[in-house]
Amino acid sequence: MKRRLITAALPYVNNIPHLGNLIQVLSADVFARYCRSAGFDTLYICGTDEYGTATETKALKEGMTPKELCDRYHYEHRAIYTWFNINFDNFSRTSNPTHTKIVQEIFKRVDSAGYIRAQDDQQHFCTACDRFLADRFVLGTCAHCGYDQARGDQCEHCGKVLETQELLNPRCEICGHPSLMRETKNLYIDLPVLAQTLEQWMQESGVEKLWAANALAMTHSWIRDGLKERCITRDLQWGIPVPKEGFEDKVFYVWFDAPIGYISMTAELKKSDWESWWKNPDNVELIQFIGKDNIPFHTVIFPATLLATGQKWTKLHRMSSTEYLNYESGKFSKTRGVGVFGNDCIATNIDTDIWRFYLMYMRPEKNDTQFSWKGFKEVVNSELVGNLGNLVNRTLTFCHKFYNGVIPTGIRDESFWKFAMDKEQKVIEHLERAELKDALREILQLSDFGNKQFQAGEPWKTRTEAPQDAKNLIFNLTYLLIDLARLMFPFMPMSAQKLGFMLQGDLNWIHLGATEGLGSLQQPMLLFESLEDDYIESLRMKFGGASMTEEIQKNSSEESFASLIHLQVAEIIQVERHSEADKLYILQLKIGEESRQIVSSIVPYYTESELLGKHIVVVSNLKKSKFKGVESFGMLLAAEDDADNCEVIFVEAPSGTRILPEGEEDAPYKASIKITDFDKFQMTARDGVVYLGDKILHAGTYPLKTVKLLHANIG
Ligand code: B3M
Ligand code: ZN
Repeated sequence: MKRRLITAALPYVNNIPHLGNLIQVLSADVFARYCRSAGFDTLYICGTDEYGTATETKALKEGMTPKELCDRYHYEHRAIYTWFNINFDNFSRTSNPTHTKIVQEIFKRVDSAGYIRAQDDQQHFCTACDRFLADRFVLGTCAHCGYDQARGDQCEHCGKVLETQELLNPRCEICGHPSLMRETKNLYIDLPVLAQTLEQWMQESGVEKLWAANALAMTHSWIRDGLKERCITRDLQWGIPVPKEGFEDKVFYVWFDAPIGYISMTAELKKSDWESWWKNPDNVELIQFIGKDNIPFHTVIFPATLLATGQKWTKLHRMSSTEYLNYESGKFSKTRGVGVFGNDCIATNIDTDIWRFYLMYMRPEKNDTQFSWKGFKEVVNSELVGNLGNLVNRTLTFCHKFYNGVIPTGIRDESFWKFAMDKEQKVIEHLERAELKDALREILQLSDFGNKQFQAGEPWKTRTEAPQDAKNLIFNLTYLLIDLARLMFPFMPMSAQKLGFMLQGDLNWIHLGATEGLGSLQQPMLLFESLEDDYIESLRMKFGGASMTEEIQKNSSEESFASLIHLQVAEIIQVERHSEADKLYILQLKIGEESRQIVSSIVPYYTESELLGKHIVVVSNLKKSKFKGVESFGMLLAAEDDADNCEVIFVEAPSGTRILPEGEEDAPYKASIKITDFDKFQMTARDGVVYLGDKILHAGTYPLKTVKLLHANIG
């Protein structure tokens, strides 16, 4: 029997996992459970990705060591995946010692095979922080457009990719101190030389047929555009030391070490036997689950690194790279608590299996998809409760009521089983291609077929009129139920086991299609509870997200934006830190003549001096609230994306100016609104222009704009 080595992208450890991370680990779990049920010798490996500039910088900003930050989030991740019933064989960390050892060994082989080159570089250096700065963490003025918040790698205002000398007056993002250029030497992996070997591997092993379409397209375009040498070292402290003379004070670039984590985390588990998994390409299939933004690292850089060692590694066999899962209509914000994160799922008290079900039902296999509370409720109630749960309940109740809980003796209905086994075959084919959503939908169709058979067979009538017909039907349906339990196990393991218990049956897939092996039944239990409208509505309110599209339209026609929301330009006249909260500023504002105080959680994004004197946009009729004891009257508007970036909307219009969507007249507004009133309206930045729905927002003659986050949600 072939072995299957399954991995999910190693989640970065500087945040709570969001639905996007959950999709990856859950997909790999569903697939691994399927493989185990189908008899494959299976390993599922994952862990947290801990090194790199992002972690080091976030730790600096939060006043902790990188290790402390990683410890904290590693355990948060772990707890959340445990709740989701993710059955890893090993869930480890890239900071473990085995990882360091294996990364260094692989590097040494690649180096002695001649694929590593040293190159002199000039790099930004902050003398105040005494550290080199990654280009991304240097701010300055763009030589092309004059924008003064340009980042060292790119100006987000004019979009130009910047060369080092094109960033004027560079300064350190952490401390604001001017940065200077310092000579440094870095190591590069020679991908151009490896390109041919890589293409040859792809063709010879025919693996590319098994890659998701987006993975194939992206990989081919990378190869077509010509591979470039890639820098694999960094001047940082938080990382794996480079074992080479002259480079002792450097660490590996996080994307060099992270994919090797799949190997080291296997080694950590399997000890001396790990090579039978990783150096055994003829007998092991490596199947990887990632998001589309990680494709080239897995299809080009990682396999090329392995090829460069000259050893015979197990390499990528099948790639399942998903699109994005968005929240509601894309309105998602961590700082304001809009959106669903792993810990939020737990707090809903909705069953793990129901979450697993909906995430797989919505899995963004070929397109971006959206999580919506309304969709969640509807699909769970119709498919889990109305379809699957109903079939289980009506069949088992019937059996208990009329046959004393013993499956009646019946004849196998061949046409019934032809249909059922065809469907089961389809489920398997989809799973084999890692089309989990399609597989799940086939399972639901099979259950629907069972319901139709029940309906058409009218056992409540035939039981007295033609008793053997009723017995035959219940006999066949009960065996269909155990098959459904087997098929649903990868997706909803707890519910499948519960059903298996009621039926006293074996969930191994080897028995699929059999009509023997079952006898007496346990009392039927409810498999799924329906989701109540009120409860789901309260969750939607709690986690944010505008309600269903119809409701937004209804709302905005009844109550226009202008009649509800008072958005105004305000000048920041004083900025101070909140003494009890790391992320909060207390801002004193002037809105026209009026003085105001608001509290805002933007410390991680702006220094005091970047805010002072600026004109911002505030919701000025928002009900007063308190943040750790400090009163806040109003809220500023900022653009945010789900990568946790944030940009305050600055505008040049005079303080006090009212902001309205084009076409709306100045109108009386409500004296005091709640945040949920505000959330009914969808504001987004598209191409740097701020819209309410499809109308541009204006402060008098000034349209609202973003310069850094050109596509983002506004809240
Ligand atoms: N940590 C990116 C991410 O979490 C990265 C994946 C590493 S896989 C080796 O999206
Ligand atoms: Zn500095």
